[in-house]
Parts: sequence; C-alpha cells; structure tokens
Amino acid sequence: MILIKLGGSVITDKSKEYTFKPRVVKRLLDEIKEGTKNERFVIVHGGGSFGHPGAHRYGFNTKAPGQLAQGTAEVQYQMRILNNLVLDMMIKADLWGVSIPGGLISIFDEGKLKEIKTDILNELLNLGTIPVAFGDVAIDKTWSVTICSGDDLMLGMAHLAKKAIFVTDVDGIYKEGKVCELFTEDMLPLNSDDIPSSHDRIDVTGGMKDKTNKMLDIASHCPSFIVNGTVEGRLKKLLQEDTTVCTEVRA
Ligand code: IP8
Repeated sequence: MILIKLGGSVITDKSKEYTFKPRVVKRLLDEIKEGTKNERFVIVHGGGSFGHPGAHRYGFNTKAPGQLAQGTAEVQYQMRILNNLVLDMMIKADLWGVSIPGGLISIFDEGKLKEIKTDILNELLNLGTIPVAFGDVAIDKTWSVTICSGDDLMLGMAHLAKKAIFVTDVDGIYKEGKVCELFTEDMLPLNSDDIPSSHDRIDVTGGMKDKTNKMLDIASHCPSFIVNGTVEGRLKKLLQEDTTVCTEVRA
C-alpha cells in the first residue's frame, strides 16, 4: 500500500480562510489514478485554511486549549467540510474514497501521538474503497484535546506502507538553497534559511521542521518522499518510479 498525503498548502489557499482548490485537487487525483494503476493506496489530507486558523484561535496544540467544546465542534466541522470537498472530487473521478476522521482513530498525550487504530484500513481497502484520513481535533490524555495532523496519521500508518509520499507546495527539503535529492538525519538541523517562506503562515502543527522529523521517523518503516504537487506531473512520475524533482528521506 502507498500512503499519499495531500498537504493543506496544496489543496487549499492558506492565505484565505476556507478556500479549497478544486482544479489542483482534480489534477492530483488524475495523477494518482494514472500513477498507481494496480497499486493499493490510502490518501491522507491536511487542514490548510480549513483547519489551522480555528485550531490557532482556540489554542489547540498547546497545553491550555480554550473553549474546548465550541472549538472542537467548530474545527471538526470545518475539517469535515474540507474532507467532503475532497471526497466529492474523488467520486466524480470514479475513485471511491471513504472518510476516516483522524480524531476517531488516534489517542494523544501532551500533543504526542500514542496510538492509531489501523485495523479499519485493510477492511476498507479489501472492499475496493480508498480510505481518506484527515487531520482533526483528537482526544489528548493530559491536555483534553489536541490536533492530530495529517503527518501524525502518516506516521501511525507507515508500518503498513511500502512508500510514503508527502505532496506539498515546495520542491523538497532544502539545504543551503538547494533541494536535496536525499535527506538523512545527519543533515539536521534545518536552518531558517532552509525553510521556504510559504511555510511562515499559521501552522499549528509545526511546519517544515516538524514534518522533516516525522519523515525521518517514517523512513524507519518505509521510503519517504516529499514532492511539489503544484507542479504538474511530478506526483505521477514519482508514483511511476520515474525521475522527478523531489527529496527522498532515508533513515
Ligand atoms: O495540516 C492539521 O493537519 P495538518 C489539521 O496535516 C487541523 O497539520 C485540524 C488543523
């Protein structure tokens, strides 16, 4: 099974609250369809301008989140709207996506992922459906609630995957101004110059540095890649194991 995360920065406009990018999503779904052929895959998506602004307003992902009930309801509601927009495009493309809210399969403690229940994935894949899991508000044993990011879901599912692909709005991980073809732990830390400016926007789940650390953890289970989904054809090439601009993260 291949894990594909459609980042919130690609499927939404992060500079405008609640703005979906239907054309980009349609193209990426076509690339996934053509690139995977007989391969089984699971889609994960992030929050972008549907998840992060609300999560930030209510202080979720900190140890003192505010207005727990109202915030949980509002952020979950917006994430389900985004998920339905993705599912709608999938059904129109004859891709039978089914929804898996991240908050219903995960347990956290002090913002750290403790457990993800993955049994449902195989059942849904065996039915011929495509599980579509998404970042969400989740229960946290100490903080009451926290944010389960799409990257947490990728990490929690990586032991089932043969490859994990992060589709973002950057060409890969940068070091000294250049995209690295291969990134390994000894290349840490990332300096602020290595973080593209588009990643300065509100991101309650830690942005590029956090993503790189999670990708290194994922790489101990399966090869892990970051690719720019705003450039046509790159995701398809990566799925087809053709050469393209991207970074492979290796443990
Ligand atoms: O965009 C965040 O998921 P991410 C989900 O993958 C919410 O970090 C609810 C902000």
